[in-house]
Amino acid sequence: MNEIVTLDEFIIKRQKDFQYATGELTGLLRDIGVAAKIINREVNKAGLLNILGAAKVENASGDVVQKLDIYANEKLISCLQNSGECCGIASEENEDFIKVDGIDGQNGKYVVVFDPLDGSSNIDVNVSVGTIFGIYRRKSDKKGDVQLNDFLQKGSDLVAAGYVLYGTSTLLVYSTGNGVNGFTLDPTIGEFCLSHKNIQIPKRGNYYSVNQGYYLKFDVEMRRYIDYCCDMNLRLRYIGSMASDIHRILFQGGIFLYPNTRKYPQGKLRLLYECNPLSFIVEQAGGKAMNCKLNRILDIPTEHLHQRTTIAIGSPDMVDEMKSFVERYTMPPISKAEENAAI
Ligand code: P6P
Repeated sequence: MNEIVTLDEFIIKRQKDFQYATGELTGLLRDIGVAAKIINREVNKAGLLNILGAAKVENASGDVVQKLDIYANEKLISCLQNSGECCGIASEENEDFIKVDGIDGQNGKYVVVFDPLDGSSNIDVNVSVGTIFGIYRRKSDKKGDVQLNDFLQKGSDLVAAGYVLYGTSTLLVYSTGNGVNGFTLDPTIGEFCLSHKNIQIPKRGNYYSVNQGYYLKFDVEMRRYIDYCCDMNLRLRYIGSMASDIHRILFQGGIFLYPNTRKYPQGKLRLLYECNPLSFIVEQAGGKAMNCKLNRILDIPTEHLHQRTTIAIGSPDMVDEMKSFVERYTMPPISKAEENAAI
């Protein structure tokens, strides 16, 4: 029988692999694991929330039942506020970043960014959702308060990133820059146990993942690539929860696209707490991630907390193919003279 390795044991064992070999990051990852277990408990009761919520029933811990993404946000924030390793938080649910006071006068060395419950609209129809997180070392003087610039770092500066998938089972997948490992929650012991060691993304797969409903709103080069995916008889799979769609691609291969549309000219997905952490994971697993102008996601400067980006992410050979379509079919900008002549 294989030995059970819990998330805590694995993090501590692998601590020596991490260039900042200190206990702080270990503690932070464990705190995120605790928050994930608490969120999982409520997500699993989502079907009841409509009943409980309508009745304004209090749950076991005395909290008034509320929307799950707000609940998840509050649980992650409180777990991190008590960790002592985190000096600041940026969340999809909060307009501004949150300063976290030090414990015993010691400020934490890290800032944490997260989407607490990505794809939360799926909850009402019992479809999987996810928590996405990223961890940076603070850049500002650790004696002072956390600054906005501590968050406005490139994805290539991440020291750790991961996601939790609340699906048919609850899975936590993370990397500290030395490969990607997955842990499945065993509810009988309340522990995340190592279940997917050193995850490697297939070089290509039979799936492409895009909201085909926007096809006519995509630029021509994206439409040509999507036509190619159809010609190659790839199967379309799109859950509407980025963590879920990327998780499938991580294991089965494929490509996920969210190009620019008229409604989202810069792309819909957020760079800081959706695209960077998932691109960090996919690259660590041997995949690629770029925006639709062919810039590596992890190299894109982060200019504000809720900055959006386009993205093409997944199996390396498929991202390269997408790149060749963009290079071949992107329309050159029309010069003013040509524009005037066309009138
Ligand atoms: P659309 C969820 O709201 C999300 O941020 C991602 O998780 C998901 O991939 C995307 O938006 C879905 O967007 O426009 O296809 O509904």
